[in-house]
Amino acid sequence: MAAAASLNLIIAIIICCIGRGTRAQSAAAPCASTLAPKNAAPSVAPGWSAQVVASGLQKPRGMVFDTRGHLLVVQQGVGIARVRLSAEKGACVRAEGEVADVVADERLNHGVELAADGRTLYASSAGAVYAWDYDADEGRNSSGPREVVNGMGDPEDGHVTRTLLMSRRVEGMLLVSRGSMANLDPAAQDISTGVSTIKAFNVSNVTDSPYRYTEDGVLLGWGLRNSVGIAEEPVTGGIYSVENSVDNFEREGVNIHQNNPGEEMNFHGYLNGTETAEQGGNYGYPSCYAAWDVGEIPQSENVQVGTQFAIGDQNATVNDTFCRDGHVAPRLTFAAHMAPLDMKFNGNGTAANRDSPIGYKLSVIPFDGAGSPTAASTSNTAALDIVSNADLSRCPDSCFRPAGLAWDGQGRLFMSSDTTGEIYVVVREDGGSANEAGPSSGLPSPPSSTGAAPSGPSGAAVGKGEVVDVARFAAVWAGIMALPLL
Ligand SMILES: *[C@@H]1O[C@H](CO)[C@@H](O)[C@H](O)[C@H]1NC(C)=O
Ligand SMILES: *[C@@H]1O[C@H](CO)[C@@H](O)[C@H](O)[C@H]1NC(C)=O
Ligand SMILES: *[C@@H]1O[C@H](CO)[C@@H](O)[C@H](O)[C@H]1NC(C)=O
Ligand SMILES: *[C@@H]1O[C@H](CO)[C@@H](O)[C@H](O)[C@H]1NC(C)=O
Ligand SMILES: *[C@@H]1O[C@H](CO)[C@@H](O)[C@H](O)[C@H]1NC(C)=O
Ligand SMILES: *[C@@H]1O[C@H](CO)[C@@H](O)[C@H](O)[C@H]1NC(C)=O
Ligand SMILES: CC(=O)N[C@H]1CO[C@H](CO)[C@@H](O)[C@@H]1O
Repeated sequence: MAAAASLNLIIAIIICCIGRGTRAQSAAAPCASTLAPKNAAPSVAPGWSAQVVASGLQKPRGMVFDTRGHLLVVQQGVGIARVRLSAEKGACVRAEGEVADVVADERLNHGVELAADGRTLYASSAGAVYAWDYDADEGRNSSGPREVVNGMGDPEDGHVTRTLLMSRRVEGMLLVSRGSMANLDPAAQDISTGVSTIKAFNVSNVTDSPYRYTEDGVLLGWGLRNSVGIAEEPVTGGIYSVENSVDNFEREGVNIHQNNPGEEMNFHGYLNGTETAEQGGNYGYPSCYAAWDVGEIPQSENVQVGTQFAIGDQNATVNDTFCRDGHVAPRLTFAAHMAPLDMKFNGNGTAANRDSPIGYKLSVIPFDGAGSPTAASTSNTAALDIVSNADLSRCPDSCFRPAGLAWDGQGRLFMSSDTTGEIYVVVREDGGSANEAGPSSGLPSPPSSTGAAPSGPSGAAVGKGEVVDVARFAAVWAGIMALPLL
């Protein structure tokens, strides 16, 4: 991989519910129109700007840009809306005109995707994935829904969002993530239930009969409690997910749920048929979990951040040896209960995002441009905050809550906040693309765009390469408390 590419890969993450107001408010940008945030203005890392683009939506969740540059947004329990955007540059972009309903279907709750050519729209309910022919010029579907995958569960099944991801590397492969039916769900121990799995389906050849979720498709992993964010690393095609781990964790008679287990970023191999050790493996749930605050774990010999360790009282079948030997460990681990909800790589493999409902924030995770995060798997400072709630004591009621992310063609990052009905845009104030490693990413300035990972459209404007204060971010993570959501 070109060395030039190795400096500017980042993952953006959204963390939903907690954070700490250590940073400055974003400076009000001189925009022609300003929408006041419903709650307090977000706290934004130096060098970045976050502005409200649209408000008054009904629980906006997953988002995707259509080929005309408008945002298709799932309003949970309502359907899919199209938000048209103004031509304003940078953070001054705003919703324009009426928010139009594309599909009214109250079963839709989170997942949305478009085929590579933008002409087939996919969305998910708890039980099925549907497809419509979509006309971006008109902003509407031109066919009724067809079921492409079904048998995914019921609306009463606990975790009911089914995140969708259409591969950009292997044509026609649609990834679907199904979470558990309860906090601790024994059904996840039985691979045939399809519970707590991520699967990929070739939807380019789907016929009148939809795929059955439990029986068909390629298994990318099981034992995944609720992996709401899934993303494809654009340089190598590697599939990553971010997993919301268990609440109320006990170990050897001690309740250590406050800071354990960690939330996980897992690797699932590739879709191109090349096998990896991870793909299709068991990632631990509901028996094994990733360590976060090692010091609080009883009997934690040989346990580091990210080590798989056993829940409950270790015994002759479920113990730390079993967890380490038979299960896929995460590539990165994050603070307990951050509840990551989305994860997006930038278009050129230089950024990905993940969002989570205990952190209530947007973070970035640097990648090396060759398919892997730069931080070691034992790191507890891998995620760097970009946008957070200034006063976490007011969460969840008076906070924005990130739920979905989408990049536009100009490298701007759009973030939905379901509880406040808002969509934000996040950009770098120096005009650089948000999908570049910016001043707060902790990375040196991205090099000029050569090699396998060229910069985004406005990415020629390179960050100043300030050195980030990593200790400050570590303090933010340490402050995260249990706040089980979703
Ligand atoms: C668009 O989708 C809706 C809901 O899924 C359906 O009722 C409607 O008939 C579709 N429109 C067309 C033109 O097929
Ligand atoms: C569709 O593709 C999948 C995976 O390549 C294959 O297993 C399946 O048999 C194909 N189905 C049809 C109807 O061609
Ligand atoms: C998906 O199905 C199509 C049509 O049958 C086929 O050409 C293609 O190779 C399949 N893709 C994969 C990844 O199996
Ligand atoms: C699949 O992708 C991986 C990573 O990009 C690559 O190393 C491998 O050669 C690819 N396999 C095929 C069959 O193209
Ligand atoms: C071992 O521990 C696991 C996890 O707590 C539990 O489900 C299982 O029943 C235990 N087995 C025995 C034999 O006690
Ligand atoms: C741990 O579990 C494994 C397999 O589940 C078993 O073989 C081993 O004996 C157990 N270790 C102890 C110390 O009980
Ligand atoms: C490899 C890749 O995706 N390159 C893209 C990087 O971003 C610019 C601007 O969006 C595109 O033009 C490149 O195709």
